[in-house]
Amino acid sequence: MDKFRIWSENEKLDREQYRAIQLERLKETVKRVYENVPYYRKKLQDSGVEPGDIKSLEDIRRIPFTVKEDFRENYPFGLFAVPTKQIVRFHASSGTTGKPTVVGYTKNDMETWKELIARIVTMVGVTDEDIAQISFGYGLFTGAFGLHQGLEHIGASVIPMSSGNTKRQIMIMKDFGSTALISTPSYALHMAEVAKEMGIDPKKDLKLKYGLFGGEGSTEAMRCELEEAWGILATENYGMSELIGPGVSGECQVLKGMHINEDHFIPEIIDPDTGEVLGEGEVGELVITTITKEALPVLRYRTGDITSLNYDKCECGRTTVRIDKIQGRSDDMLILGGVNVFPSQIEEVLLNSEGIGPHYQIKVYKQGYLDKIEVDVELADADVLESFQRLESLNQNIRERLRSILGIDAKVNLVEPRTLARFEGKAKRVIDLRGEK
Ligand code: DLL
Repeated sequence: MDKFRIWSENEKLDREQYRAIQLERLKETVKRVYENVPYYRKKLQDSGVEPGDIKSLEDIRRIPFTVKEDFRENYPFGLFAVPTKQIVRFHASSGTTGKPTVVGYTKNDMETWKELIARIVTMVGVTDEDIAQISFGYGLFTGAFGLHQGLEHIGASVIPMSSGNTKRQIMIMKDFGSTALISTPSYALHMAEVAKEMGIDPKKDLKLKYGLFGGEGSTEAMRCELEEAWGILATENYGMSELIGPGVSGECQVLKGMHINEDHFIPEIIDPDTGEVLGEGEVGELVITTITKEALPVLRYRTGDITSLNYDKCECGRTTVRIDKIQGRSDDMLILGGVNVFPSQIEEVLLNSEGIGPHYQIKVYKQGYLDKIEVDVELADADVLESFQRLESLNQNIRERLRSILGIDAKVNLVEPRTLARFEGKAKRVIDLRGEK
């Protein structure tokens, strides 16, 4: 059946087969970094671990975590396990402060990357019949080039649009008959809005069937908005520059989590405070070890992303473990007067409220010693602004739901449609002013 096409046999192995492959590749990876990356060798030695100590998969727990700071300390190439002569591609992710995180790929890494993307786009239903419009920014960001080579690999016709110039995006989408859109979810939302302004009905006038969104989180409510706006199957995929870029995991048509390419990555979930490894289904920080990368192998990388693992066999026939939607990053969690809340939880409440559109912004600040939160939300329909009563009741309703569902007391500002910022790449929806005096 066309619906559940699977690109690689390696996506449907038995658990024991995955464990055997993972152990063998883990041993090789530890040996290789020990021999080729002085920084890892020292870290391993400091923890009393020699490559020969890795005898079972569980021994991975003896290996110390790697964190973003390790990349900073080794900027730009200090964590590479090969000389730069063997690097055929660099990418980088822009950190919030200072220098970017630099990553490199050998020729074999490029082959691996292509193969992993081929798997995740096939899971969505994309084939060589499709016309794939890539609206991620081409450049140091891994998103565009990563998806590009995998989509070409399966034979899809790729349009390397890059991000921005939204009206032109829509024109090309219409004229070329794009069937798959690849972008951040926030940019896709904005593009749909611009299409409508141009007098184009995305559902009738375009041929789009699939959305492959990633690079940032999106809630189920956001998926509904995207499906509704475009008339597509909206899927998401998760990845990270340090680990390879996109290609770590992707969502199949069953839409119940993202399959991790387990013959290339070993996932663990840990308690972000204690580092203790948690069990299946428990929510914590995702930690990933790469087991096939040549240029930049990464041992037990703390992604900062909060999710859980699900080993149940999926209806699509894949046996790889799935991660649940990312709830947020451990460093994004807002602590408001003792209540912990992720921006994604606020998004879920807002987007499930009557009468408002999918655009919002969260501001957090201090008033005296108290944490205050203010949420600007766009109305779906400007007419509401004409009735004070309707406005008041909408406002009350959202405040009440934020209070009862999340336990937060937020000031809600309902604003006119099309007044909040739009994003062409990753959205910035939270402004935290608490560090500022
Ligand atoms: O965003 C890689 C990527 C590009 C993945 C395109 C998918 C599609 P970075 O720029 O290094 O790499 O950012 C990685 O983005 O730690 C998450 O916090 C966030 N992120 C990426 N995908 C998702 C997702 C790319 N599906 C960081 N859901 C990660 C939630 C995501 N967060």
